[in-house]
Amino acid sequence: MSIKKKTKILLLSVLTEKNAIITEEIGMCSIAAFLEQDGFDVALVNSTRSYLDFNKIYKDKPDLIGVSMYSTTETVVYETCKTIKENLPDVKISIGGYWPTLYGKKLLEKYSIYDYAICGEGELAFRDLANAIEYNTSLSTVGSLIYHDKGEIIENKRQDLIEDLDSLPFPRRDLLLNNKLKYAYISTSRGCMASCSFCWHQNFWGTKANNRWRGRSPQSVVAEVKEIVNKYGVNRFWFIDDSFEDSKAGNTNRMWDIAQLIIDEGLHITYETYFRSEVHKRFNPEKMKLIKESGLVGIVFGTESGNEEDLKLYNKPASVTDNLKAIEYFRENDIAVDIGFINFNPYSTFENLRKNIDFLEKTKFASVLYYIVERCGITEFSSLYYKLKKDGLLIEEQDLGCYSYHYVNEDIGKLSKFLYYKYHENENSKVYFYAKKIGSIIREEFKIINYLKRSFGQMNDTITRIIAENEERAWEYLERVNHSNAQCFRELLDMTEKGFDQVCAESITEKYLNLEYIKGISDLLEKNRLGLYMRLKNEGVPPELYLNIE
Ligand code: B12
Ligand code: SF4
Repeated sequence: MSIKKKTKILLLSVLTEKNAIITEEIGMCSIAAFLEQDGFDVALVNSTRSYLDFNKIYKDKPDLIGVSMYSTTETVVYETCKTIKENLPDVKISIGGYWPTLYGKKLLEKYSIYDYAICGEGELAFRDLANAIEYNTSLSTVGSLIYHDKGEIIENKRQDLIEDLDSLPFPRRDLLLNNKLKYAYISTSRGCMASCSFCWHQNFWGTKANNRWRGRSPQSVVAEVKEIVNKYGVNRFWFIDDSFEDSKAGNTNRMWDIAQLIIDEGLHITYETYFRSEVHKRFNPEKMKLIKESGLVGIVFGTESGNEEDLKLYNKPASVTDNLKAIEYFRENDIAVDIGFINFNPYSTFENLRKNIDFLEKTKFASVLYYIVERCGITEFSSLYYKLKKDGLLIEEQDLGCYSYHYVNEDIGKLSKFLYYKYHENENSKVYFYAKKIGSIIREEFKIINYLKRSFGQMNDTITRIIAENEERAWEYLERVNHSNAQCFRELLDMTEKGFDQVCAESITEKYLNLEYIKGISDLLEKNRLGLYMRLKNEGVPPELYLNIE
């Protein structure tokens, strides 16, 4: 550890009331650890604005505040920082994270209370900024910094990437307030090898080259897992990488080595991660056994579509067959599967939407209404944004980072809007409340079942049977709503093809999405889950072993 420096730093993460879940801002925890290593005194606060202890901040008098900002938190971060700056006029404030990376200059122009914005990876850049303040040196050499200078806003060139991610200290999770984690997030790599046309990650990294995948070594990843298990007693993990499996950049065995090391270290953990569908090609029975034994219980595939044309539009390397195979293969092996899905895009055709609903029904994901409603979010800097602009489909209006657009087929556009508003803006409608509830129960249900199977399935035959019966019933309820949602969408498509009619659309959705039916399914799923817990309890499985897994 180097000499203590005098610049006091506060890292602040302001959550919106809607997102007021205790989360691990591991990016911020990583910056905190890095700055401490460099001799700085760092505090980290994560809170909603209403719960934020402003007086403590005024008493602590930080010299430099680093605030993380998302598209959704632009306003709440501004309001919070404004209050702080009114009380601590000399404090310097730097924004960072996704939103300032894309719009740093605009944000500095719009809100004069911010002194700096930092783009991309924060560790090196924020350390250099803190040192420039500490030693009163020029800001012109601080990479990735945007700042005010003589009435102008200057954008420095990007900081070099951290090539050796193992060199970073583990994130200081212990600095987070109320850090009672059920899950721990771990970042095992940065960057992504894919380039989906709707994704803006390339801009986060500055250039396509910078978006290249950099992975930590299996030893470093598993050492962090071990530290979390020992320090926090947490044994459930999310590897939150864009591409956990993507090791083409170097170590092609990384995924298997991580799994093997988890087993060798005797760590009894479960984990979930994001995979791309093509990954199924790299598996065989031996590898599947290994990955299951290491604790993989759930994955999210970015399948995005059920038809080849849209997959091509999204620049996805996987085919529909890959998507189907991957879902089937992992489910067969008791790994719960969730997906990313974009049903509508500006170029949607009736034929492709029919293929999408067939895909969703076949994979049982039509049971999650959200996937049927989902439309492509167009963000600036993504390649789809430029295509839409060229095709004259873009509407220059932004809402939380996404642009509005015209659809090539206007009737499809009307149907998409109709469904979107019904689902998302109809907050008072109980039907959609229960439809959303079914979606989240289903997403969680099979993860829980797999977790129970792994943890208690081998205890005795009765427990194995109880879990199997529960699983069968969950699929049965899911199948009902899967089919009715798919039928509802098909009828809507048939009607829309003749010319979208609002009254007909209302009557079709009312027929399938009526309160009694949807609430009934939601209640059945909930009852099924509670029934399982009761039966496990009666068999002597202590509730504390499974009640904290949701
Ligand atoms: C895990 C995760 C979550 C978790 C935890 C979030 C959290 N607080 O960390 C949960 C599920 C709670 C979540 C929620 C949301 N998320 Co999220 N999430 C992620 C995910 C998958 C990983 C984030 C991560 O930990 N990365 C690893 C760490 C090391 O990197 P990092 O967080 O980016 O931090 C680095 C830099 O960004 C930078 N940095 C970050 N903050 C700051 C601050 C300063 C001062 C500085 C200098 C630098 C800096 O330095 C860090 C270290 O290098 C990313 C996708 C991704 N691959 O990054 C999406 C992502 C960050 N989420 C996103 C979104 C939209 C959200 C939500 C708004 C979703 C919603 N509608 O509710 C909420 C907002 C949460 C909130 N705080 O209010 C977007 C953000 C883009 C945007 N619009 O601004 C992303 C990029 C996904 C996407 N679709 O593009 N999310
Ligand atoms: S795989 Fe995910 S992070 Fe990578 S380009 Fe596609 S959407 Fe973006």
